[in-house]
This record gives sequence, C-alpha cells and structure tokens, in this order.
Amino acid sequence: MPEEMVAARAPEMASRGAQQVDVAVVGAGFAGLYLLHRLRKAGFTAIALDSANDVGGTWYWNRYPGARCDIQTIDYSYTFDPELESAWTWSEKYATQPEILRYLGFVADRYDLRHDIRFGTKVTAATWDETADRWLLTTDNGAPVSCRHYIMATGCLSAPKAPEIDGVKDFKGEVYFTGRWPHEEVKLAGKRVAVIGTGSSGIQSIPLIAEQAAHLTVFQRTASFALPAHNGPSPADRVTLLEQDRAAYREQARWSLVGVPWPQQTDVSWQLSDAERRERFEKAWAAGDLAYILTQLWADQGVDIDGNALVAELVREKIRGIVKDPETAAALSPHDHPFGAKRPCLDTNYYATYNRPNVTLVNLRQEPIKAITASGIVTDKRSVDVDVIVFATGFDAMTGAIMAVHPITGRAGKSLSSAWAQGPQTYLGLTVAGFPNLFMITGPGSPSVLSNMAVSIEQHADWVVDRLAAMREAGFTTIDATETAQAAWAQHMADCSMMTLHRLANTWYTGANVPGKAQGVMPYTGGLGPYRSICNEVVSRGMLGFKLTGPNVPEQVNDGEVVRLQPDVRLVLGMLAEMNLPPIESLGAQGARDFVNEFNKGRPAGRPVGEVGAGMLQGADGPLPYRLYRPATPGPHPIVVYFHGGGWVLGDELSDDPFCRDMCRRTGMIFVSVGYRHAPEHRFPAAAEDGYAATRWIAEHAADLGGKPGPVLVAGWSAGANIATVTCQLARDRGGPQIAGQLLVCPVTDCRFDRQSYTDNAVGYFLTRALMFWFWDIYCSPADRTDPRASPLRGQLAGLPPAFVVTCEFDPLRDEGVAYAEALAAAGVPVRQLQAGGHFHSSFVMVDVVITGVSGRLQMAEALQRFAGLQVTPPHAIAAE
Ligand code: NA7
Repeated sequence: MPEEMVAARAPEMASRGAQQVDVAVVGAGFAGLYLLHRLRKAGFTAIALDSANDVGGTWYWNRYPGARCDIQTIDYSYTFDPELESAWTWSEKYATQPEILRYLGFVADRYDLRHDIRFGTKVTAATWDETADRWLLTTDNGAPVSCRHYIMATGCLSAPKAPEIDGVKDFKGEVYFTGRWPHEEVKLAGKRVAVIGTGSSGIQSIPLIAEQAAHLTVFQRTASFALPAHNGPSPADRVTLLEQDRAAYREQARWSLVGVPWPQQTDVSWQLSDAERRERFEKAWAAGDLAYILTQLWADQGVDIDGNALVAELVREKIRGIVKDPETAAALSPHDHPFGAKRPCLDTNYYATYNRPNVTLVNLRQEPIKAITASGIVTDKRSVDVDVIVFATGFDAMTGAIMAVHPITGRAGKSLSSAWAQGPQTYLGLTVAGFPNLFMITGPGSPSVLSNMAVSIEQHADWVVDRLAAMREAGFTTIDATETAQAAWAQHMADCSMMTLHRLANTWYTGANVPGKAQGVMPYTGGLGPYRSICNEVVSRGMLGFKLTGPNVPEQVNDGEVVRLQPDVRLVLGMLAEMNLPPIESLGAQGARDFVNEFNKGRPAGRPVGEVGAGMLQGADGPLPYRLYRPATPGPHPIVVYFHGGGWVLGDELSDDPFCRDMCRRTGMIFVSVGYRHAPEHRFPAAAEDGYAATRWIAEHAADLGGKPGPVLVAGWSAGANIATVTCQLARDRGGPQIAGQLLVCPVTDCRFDRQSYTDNAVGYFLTRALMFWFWDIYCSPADRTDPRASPLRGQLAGLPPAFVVTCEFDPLRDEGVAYAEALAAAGVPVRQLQAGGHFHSSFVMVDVVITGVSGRLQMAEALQRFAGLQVTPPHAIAAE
C-alpha cells in the first residue's frame, strides 16, 4: 500500500478497538468532574482521563505543606446543585488541600462519576480525523478513545516548570517540587532546607517548613505581595449574606468581575483623604480576603498606576512593621510590579517567619544562583549547604497543560503548538480555529485565573455542554471557530489588557516566567460578568464566529466579530441602554441642559490640578465666563483655549471639567475653558464669533492669567472642536492672534449627513444622527450652514496652525473628522490623526470611566506639547505632581 494511503488510513486503523464516546474530557479536577456530570445529564456518553490516580486535578498534585485555596471556600465551591451545597460544610474560611480533595471526592461519589474516569491514564496524542469528524486519542494506558468532542479540562497550573538552574541533577540530597509533592510524609525535622521561589506555593509552605527544619534558606528572585489570610471559621457576615438568599448571592457572583459578590467600588483614590484610604486599607488587611483587597479599596487601584502605588506602599509599610531586620524587610518589599498585577498571596505568618533565627533570606536580585552542586546552592556571594531543596518555582501556566502535555493535531495536520507558536490564539478562550470540536475550560483567553475558578468553570462547562446539546438538536456534528472571530477576540483581549495593570508585570499571567515562551497577557482581563454576557451574545446572535456542519444539514457559517467596541465603551453603552434614557432631542433645549447637568453629577470628579480659577472675559458681544486650570508646576505655562462639547446648545465652561483637568495635568499647560453663548438663544454665528473673540482676549491677557505670552493653542471636543478650528481660520484671516496648534477631538466640520459614518453609527452610540440633526437645526439655519464658520471643511485651509485630529470609529462624526484632517494635509497644514478604533463620541471626555481613553489623551497631550515647543512629558512624570 502506498505510504499516503497508509497515512490516510492511520486514524481509521487506530480507531479500531478504540473506546467510542460522544465526549472525552482530559482532567478530573473541578472542571472535569462538573463536565462529566453535565454531559451525562444531557444524554452524552462521556469519559474523563487523568494521569493521577484519583480525582482532584491541581488539588491532587499540589499537596505541599500549607497548600490552601486563596478564594474563600464558601465562594470556591460548586453552585449548580443547591442540595450539594447544603450537603457539604467547609470547616474553614480557606480550606486546606486535603479538605478540598475530600470535597472533590465527595462530589465524584455523590454523582457517581468515578466509573467514567480512567485514572492513571495519560493522553499521548490527540488527532482530528477529517473523514470521521472525530478525535482520536491515544493513551499510555489502555485502549485509545474515539470521540466526537474533545474537552481539555486540564487546569491552568498543572504543568510544573523546569527549574532552569544548572546542576540540579548533581545534588545529592532530597529534591521536591511543590507542584508534585509526594503522597507519603516528607520529614524535614532537623534538616537544612532550601526553598527556591516565593510565589503562592513558596509563601504558603515557608512558614511550615521553617517550623520543622533545622535551618531554612529561602532563595527569592521576585518579592511577592502577601497578606494575612486570617484563617479560621468562615466569616459570619459572609455566611449570613450567602444563607439569606443563596440564589441571589450566587447570581451576583456569576455577573461580578471576579466571581465573588463584592459591589463595584466607585470612589477613586484622589477623592479620599490619606486617613480614609488608610482606614479602608486596614479594613482590607484585617479581612484577609484577596478578592476584597483587590477590588474594594478604591476604583482606580487596579487600572491606574498612581491609584495602585498607594496600595503597594501601604503593603510595604506593613512588611516593614513585621520584619525586624530592615535589610530583610527591604528585600521582601516588592517594587517591580503593581499590586495585583501578579497574583498576591494569602499567607499565615509569612513575613514573621523571617524573624526566626533559623531562617535566612537570600535575595537573588543581588546574588543570582550560579549553580546547584552536590551539597547545595552556590550564588554569586555564598555557598549554602543543604539536605533538601524544595522547588516552588511555579508552572508553565495556562498553555503548558494544553500544549506541552501531548501533541494535538487539528485540520489539515496542523499542530496546536505550531498554531500557537507566537502565543495562544483562541476564540472566547474556549475554542481554536482549525481545531474543530476541541474545547478548553479556563484556557488562555478566558477570565480563568483572574476570577474565582469555580464560577468560571461552571460558566464554561455550561456553555460548552449547552452548545453540544443544541448542535445535536439541529443535526450539526462539527463546530469550528472562524479565523475572523478568533482574530477579533485577540484584538478584544489586547484592548482589555490595556484597562488593567497586569501587562506591567513579568508573571505567569504573561508567560514571562518560562524562558522562550511567547509573551502577552493570557487570561481575559475584561472581567467574568462581561465575559459571560459576550458568550451569551455569541449564542443569541446565531453562533456568531462559528462554522457548524453536519451530514444532513446545510453548513452554517456565521462569520463576524462579537466585540468591536473597546471593553469599557461596551460597558458604558450597556449601562446607558439599561437606563432607558429618553432621546435628548425630545427634551427641548432647557430640558436637555438640565438632563446633562444631572447626568454629569454622577461622573467621577476630575483629578486635582495646581489651581482652578474662574473669571470673565470679553466675548463677541459681551462678557463670557471662563474656567482656568493651572498645573502644579512652576509657570508661566503655555495657554490652551478650550471649547466644550454640546452641539452649540448644551454644556458650559464647567461641563468638560474632568477632561480639562486631565489634559492640564498631562500637558503641563493652562487650560482656559470658555463659556461661549449657546443656541437657540444665540444662534449662528454667536458661538463661532465668541470663540474667536475669547481666544483673542486670552492671548492679549496671557500674562495676567499667569500664562506664557506668545502664541496660544486651541482645543475642543465635538461642537467645541468646530469652534476651535473656526477660530483658527478667523485668526488667520483677521490678523491674529497667533495660534501654535489645534487639537480637534471628534470635530463637527461639515453640514452634510450622507457620509458613511452617519449611516453606520446612526443609532446606538449615544450621539445619534437624530441628535445631530436637532443640534444643527437649533444652531444654524440651512442657508447659513455652508458658511465656513459653521462648516469649516468648506473654508480655505492653507496657512492654518498644525493640527491633531481625533476621530472615533463609532461616531456619526467620524468621517467628517477624517475628511477635515485629509483636507488640512492637502492644503499643506501639518496634521496628525488618531483614528480611535472601538471608541465612541464621548470616549475621551469620560475620564476615569473609559479607561482605554487614556492612551488617546496621552497622544493628544504630546501633540499639544509639540505644538508649544515643549518637551514631551513621559507618562509617569504626571504622578509626581
Ligand atoms: P509562581 O507564582 O509562579 O511562583 C514561582 C516562584 O518561583 C516565583 O517567585 C519565581 O520567581 C520563582 N522562580 C521560578 N523560577 C526560578 C528560578 N529559576 N530561580 C529562582 N526563582 C525562580 O508559582 P506558585 O506555584 O507559587 O503559584 C502559582 C499559583 O498557584 C498562584 O499564583 C496561585 O494562583 C496558586 P519570579 O517571579 O519568576 O522571579
């Protein structure tokens, strides 16, 4: 038989004698057990395979001293069956590994799962058989398995990482890995022990090892943040909350960001005094709860480097208070990553352990390990002889268990390791294009380790099993993600990763702990609740992003991108939609103004600047109010004349207050926000003429305002950007003042409504086409609209100051902004553009709400600084103010 024919028939031959099931699951931990239960209930034949000899998954292997969960056990439990919940009571707030293992055994027995689990069995290869539309699994123990669907419930932390230190094999003493701790008792009494690694496993085990060992030497490369677990009985208030309304508690957890029902924190750090912040921190420290301290201090702690630095310093202060030797305390204090960007640890007596006379800390940042020898560990500065080395060096996390454990071959012979050579690519963290009928539970691209795993696992397993049941119902036998959907998910993941600080730490979240591994934030940072809603949306939009096939039904390909908006924009628009607000144009001018004023009261207050002042300036036809924002740095500063948004009808010099504060801080310039006149009381050209007159007045009074004499700059958002650029045209034509540059954010530049963005974004993105019609009608009669003072795109553009033009993808005004930038460039004006993908009209002015707007404002600030001839401020310098 020719070789190709042999190869083509290989799966068929191998599948002879194979165990035939609908679904095979790898792993018998939290995820594998629940999957088996659900699959069986849904009428599928299913088996699980696990290399361990019992259930438990990560809790089977990680049996080192002190191993416990770090999410409270009342939350770290299955929730699918209320009877199971009442049949099991945890003995402690954070259960030990043996108790969690007992729980999983109890679950396996209660639902009679064991007889469908092949223990002591490793999958050695998984191959998609294109002719049969089935997966074929070979194993190291017993028959192969032929299954329609293959689900990796392999856990995120199940492939221990190699120690990467020379000489491990030469060591003559005992060697243990926390992730593969022996089942029999390990006797450390009287021995000299070394622990390498100070992540959770090291931090949990070090205090207990120190109690037994004659001497313990801890080798620390990166200091972690650790907080006292205050273990004991489950806190009464949490238990009461759960028991009062179990279903509501669980539901709230399911829709929360991290899978534990804590409310969303809204106070931002700079709104709180030092004393208030300290009080909150002390409460969190006393609570001994990771989910609490990571979410409940202040709203900006996880998203803003300054808000985060406050927490980090408070933790370091605690470390200094506990550890007596200042040098050891300093070495134990993390300075190289934001708090929470690497998983903080829950400990019992960790820092106090370093006060013991039999414990030594070796700071590998100052003296790296050179080698392990027959008798111990040699660093740059010393040689430490030991009897035992414990490697608490972590895991090839998230992808290790999926990719490195066995070869997985999908369509057209493509291997998963080649598909993921540049980093994991998934759709929803659940599927991989080109690998039909393969699912991952808590894989890369899912919230997984950034959430309460128990809640994530149930969501994933439910979603997968429900999909399999729906496919069966419809006659489909294969499901495969489309490349478009997968690429869009990668973009969404990248957008999400800009919202949090995880990207700023070298951790197992990013793959940085494994030499040579592709780098990038692997878990989904957009939060569990939003993730759940996206998975639901995929289904409600007809399995968006999937191709489904079956022998007797037409193929269904629903290609597309499930999330195109920036993650926080999606949340904001979702919240607005839920509020069911009346269309602004239905409220009348005064009603709309009242509405906007009321609406603005709910937004985060802007950050402090050096000084905020108010005054009156001379407009085109009388005095106008202004608001002045002065930086904290020594002046005189260049002045930016700012025009607020609001369609020439709404808003005032205060209405873009957070934006003006933010830009004042970022640019180091004075912002003067002008209260120009509004329609319908003052129609065109009142606002335009006021803009010009105000700019002239401010330029003339620059020194009195504490500003730098010389050219001013102009900036504006929306209709304010219209006024800003009209001002530039008038200043050029009327002999001054000199303007050094213009920042135009989502400008109105033309009175035409037939550009594509008016159609694409007519409704659904807050600024609607109907609202723009209304604004134009109130401001300007049709006969006047082609006047360049209303539609600056129709004016002469040559000789205008350099411009930075910002447009947003989901904005009716997008295309006229782009057209203006292009027209400026064509007229020889130096112009740069920011076309902000996934953003909507209000993205950049919703400071501290739309977090992904920060990078855009950073670029705007750089542009203004360049226009003013200033040095561009590096982002972190702002914190110093
Ligand atoms: P982690 O958190 O990855 O910690 C591993 C530790 O081992 C960490 O301090 C590493 O330092 C250190 N390490 C790794 N390799 C070396 C070498 N070659 N030399 C010195 N030090 C090394 O794993 P854990 O098992 O503690 O915890 C994993 C998760 O389990 C935890 O987050 C909880 O979710 C439960 P590094 O940071 O790489 O400098």
